[in-house]
Amino acid sequence: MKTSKKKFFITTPIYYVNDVPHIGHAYTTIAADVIARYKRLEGYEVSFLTGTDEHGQKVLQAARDLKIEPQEHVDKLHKRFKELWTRFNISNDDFIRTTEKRHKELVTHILKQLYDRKEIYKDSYEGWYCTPDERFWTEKDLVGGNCPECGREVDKIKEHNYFFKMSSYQNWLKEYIKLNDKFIQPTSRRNEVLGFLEKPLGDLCISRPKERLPWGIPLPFDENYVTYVWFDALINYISAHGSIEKNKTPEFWPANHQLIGKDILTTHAVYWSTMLKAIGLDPPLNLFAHGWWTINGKKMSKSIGNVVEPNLLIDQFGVDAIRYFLLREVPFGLDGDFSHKSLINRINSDLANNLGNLLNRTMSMIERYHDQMVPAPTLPTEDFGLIDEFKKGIEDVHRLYDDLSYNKILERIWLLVDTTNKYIDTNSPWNLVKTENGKLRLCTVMYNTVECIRSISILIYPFMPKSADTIMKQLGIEQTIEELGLESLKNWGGIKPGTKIQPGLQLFPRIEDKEAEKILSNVEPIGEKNKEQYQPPAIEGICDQVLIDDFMKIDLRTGKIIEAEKIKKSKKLLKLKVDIGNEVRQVVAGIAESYEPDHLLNRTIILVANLKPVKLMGIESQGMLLAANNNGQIVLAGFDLEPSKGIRVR
Ligand code: ME8
Repeated sequence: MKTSKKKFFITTPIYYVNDVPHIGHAYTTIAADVIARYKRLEGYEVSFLTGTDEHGQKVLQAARDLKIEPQEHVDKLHKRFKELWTRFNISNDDFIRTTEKRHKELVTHILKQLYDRKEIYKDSYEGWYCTPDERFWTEKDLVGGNCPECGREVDKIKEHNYFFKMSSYQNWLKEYIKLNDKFIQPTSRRNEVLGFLEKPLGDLCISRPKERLPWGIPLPFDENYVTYVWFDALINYISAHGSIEKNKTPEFWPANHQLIGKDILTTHAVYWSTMLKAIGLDPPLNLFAHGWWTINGKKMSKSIGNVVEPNLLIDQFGVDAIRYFLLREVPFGLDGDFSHKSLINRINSDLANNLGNLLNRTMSMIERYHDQMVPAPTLPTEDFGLIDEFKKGIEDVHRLYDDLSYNKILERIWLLVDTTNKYIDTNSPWNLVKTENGKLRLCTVMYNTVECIRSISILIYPFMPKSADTIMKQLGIEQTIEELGLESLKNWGGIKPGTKIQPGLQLFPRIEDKEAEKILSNVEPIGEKNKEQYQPPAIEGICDQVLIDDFMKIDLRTGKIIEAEKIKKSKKLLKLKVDIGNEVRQVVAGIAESYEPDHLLNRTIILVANLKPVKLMGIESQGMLLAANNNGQIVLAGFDLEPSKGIRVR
């Protein structure tokens, strides 16, 4: 008989396509990825959804500034998120965009149904409008006359609009939250929503006049309006799984977890829940509002220029170290402060010294004492205490997943790492190997140690999938963790004696003090001012094909460096003068860590000559040098024969 797997649905917010993806976005997405991976190991059929929010004023304005159609703009920009998720090893099953047909169709269908059922009505409205946030506020909401959310100026607007009868669901929602204590987590956020619902709830304005904002999903019952961006965006959580036909619940609904940041708690807990109720669907089983990352105590903001660019962090520290750090450092519901210093500390203490060291010493002992073969334990084993500790640890981890206690899960796994390190120290294999009796015991000790590491690597897999797979490979296990699943944690002895280990590179190298100092003195977050200069490494299969005409739009020229000097207060940037035949260009290039200025003189390079000039550290840069980034080492592109200056390169 065919048994169908139990379904599990987890979502992230869909991110505004105009934003530069930063560690805040990565945080929610990695957190969702961990749960999705764990649930798959548990045997669930998982749907993990993320995506981009592509309508609204900001997108329209950005496209107008670039003199392109908004659709073309979002088609380009959404890829920044897709690319970053590929780099972060995110295992999302779907990526929804609100400009897709499947989404627009369902939004239209829902609007029509609600309008026909008189859940939506037209009224005149007078209120204060915050254009950047695209939200109306009442007089009493304003703080010092400004938007209570972003602090910017608001405009008084009077217009006709359409409203969803949100207020009629206020009592139902209050009761629902009170009866379902896991619906909104953490408890502090649940109380916040209950507090909010103590005040009268208004109806929700769900339209914007087309003449003011043409970029949105048209209302099916009035062509002069488009849908308010939040009413549109929230529906992504159900449009991903097809349309609602004849009151059929969409596949995978209700979602098991919807992860959001605390900034969008009201829109989800109040707008989304009441919308679902009106549509005839249950609320999600759990809405978890996590905390906020700040940078050295300050809010991350493009205007301050302190946005931490995740691509740079990956280049520097590797994917798994960042995945680990973000979820280990701060309890999921609380705010946290990001600093390179604490990241380096975590890498050195937890990853290099603890787990990395455990793996390295075990590998070298198996190499030395057992000729690279996992030995057979001598039975009966006298190490039931160790086996019990692992059993208990695995149960604890499982339980902690229910409350999304990521930091505690990792803490618990690291207790098992400590247990294993202590087990080795107490048994001192280096002494056991000296006597014949000791050698018998040594087989059991080394077998159990390998088995501990096998369990640990399955447990860390949802957090650090690549590292976990590498550990399994080093242990000589051919099956993947995905194939093995959590089942293989149930019984001690999953690794076969006689398995040949495959020692490899050190998994988590220590960041030595000198290197740490260099990194810390050189932290230059990517802000609005210089983000355009940062090029994330190309990812195979991501870049679209371009036509030769498009390629030819880039004017590449040969040029000779005639002056080169360091830029004060910058470790990375050099100021160059480049002669391209009929003119000399000033170029600010991020190559100071790989090239001494003197060594660059008279060197022929390739310049992107028609790049729009930008200012870096206050100095205008009139072009960009072509170069490869070889794991942080910059290598300039050049020629094997010397061409003249100013020649076009194709
Ligand atoms: O709000 N710390 O999109 P958005 C932690 N499109 N998490 C952060 C963060 C930070 N400093 N900054 C952002 C939107 N986030 C809407 C959502 S959903 C139907 C529509 C994360 O691009 C966090 O998950 O502003 C937050 O809720 C989300 O990014 C907001 O992303």
